[in-house]
Amino acid sequence: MGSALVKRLDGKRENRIPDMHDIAQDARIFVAGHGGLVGSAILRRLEAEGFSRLLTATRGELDLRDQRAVDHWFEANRPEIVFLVAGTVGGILANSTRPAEFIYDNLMIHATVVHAAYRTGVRRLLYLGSSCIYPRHAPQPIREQDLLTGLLEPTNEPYAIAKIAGIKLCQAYRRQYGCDFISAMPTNLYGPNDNFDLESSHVLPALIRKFHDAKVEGRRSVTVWGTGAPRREFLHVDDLADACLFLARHYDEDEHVNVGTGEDLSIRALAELVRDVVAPGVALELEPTKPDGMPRKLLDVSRLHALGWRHRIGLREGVESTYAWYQTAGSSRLPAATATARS
Ligand code: GFB
Repeated sequence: MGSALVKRLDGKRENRIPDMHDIAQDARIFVAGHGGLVGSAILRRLEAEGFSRLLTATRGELDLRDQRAVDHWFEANRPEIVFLVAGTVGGILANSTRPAEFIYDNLMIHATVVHAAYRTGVRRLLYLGSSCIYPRHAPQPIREQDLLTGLLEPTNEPYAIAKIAGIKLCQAYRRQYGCDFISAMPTNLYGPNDNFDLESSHVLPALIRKFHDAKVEGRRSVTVWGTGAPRREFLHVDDLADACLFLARHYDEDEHVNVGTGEDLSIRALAELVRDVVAPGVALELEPTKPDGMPRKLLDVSRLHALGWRHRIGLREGVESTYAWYQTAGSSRLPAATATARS
């Protein structure tokens, strides 16, 4: 692919790969799951780029698990582009204690939306999975072709099975019906609009909240689940939104694409970083009775790099801006976030 000089929103010019699939400014674009961490970031990004016909539906307006309701909504609204980023999501504890919701909700949502998109002739659909689709003992960093080469991590197997089914749905509809449906597999995400509820959240927002509460309440230590040894990779959700738009414009193949930074750190190191940003001086206390989950989960992002995309937001910078968001907007949203539900 050749590159071209493009003017960015901030006025600077950069070399950018020309769009393979131009998305018209007035295309009808449906963000399924716009209320969650990922969907809200994609919506912000589409609004910033000036797309004028963005479609959303709240959970009250449309139950994405209901095929008839989804079919009806697609027929009435006729989206041309779909970002399928809705789902029931949560951290290691929520995955372990609510496995039925995690498998049922996600299997249903993926199937109804993909099927309705096919029936109504959606031009492009981007489906978002998760890095937990890969085997527990996959070689690190994990390549796309490591999918289905070994047993899954037990703490999130039901969710992972649903997420794998989503990839296979997109591939099957592409092969049988020629649908232009693609899949992206992001690493662990964080950012504004995350869930900060301690029972159901992922580790990064949980640590921000724990250190913030310790600072406000004058406590001297914070508990960190597990041994602190597992390693994770973290991507800011604004970078993910950028990658989703990039893939929607430039990628048109059957195989899913990993989306990450290519860098990881231990949970202990993450806790120290969050502590230094939020509440310097507060001590960490490990709680080894809580599960560690997958020992390491680092994505091989060479395919995405080869396509021409790289992340921009460093982890420390991202934690700082997410904490700033939490202090202004996040803590007031806690009761709503407690419901976890769909992203
Ligand atoms: O982010 P997390 O819940 O999910 O946990 P996974 C990551 C690691 O952080 C685990 C540890 O080793 C946790 O034990 N941890 C330490 C904590 N303190 C805390 C805490 O206060 N809260 C939480 N939540 N963790 C999820 C999957 O796995 O990753 C999902 O369950 C999904 O299916 C998601 O794939 C991206 O990275 O272990």
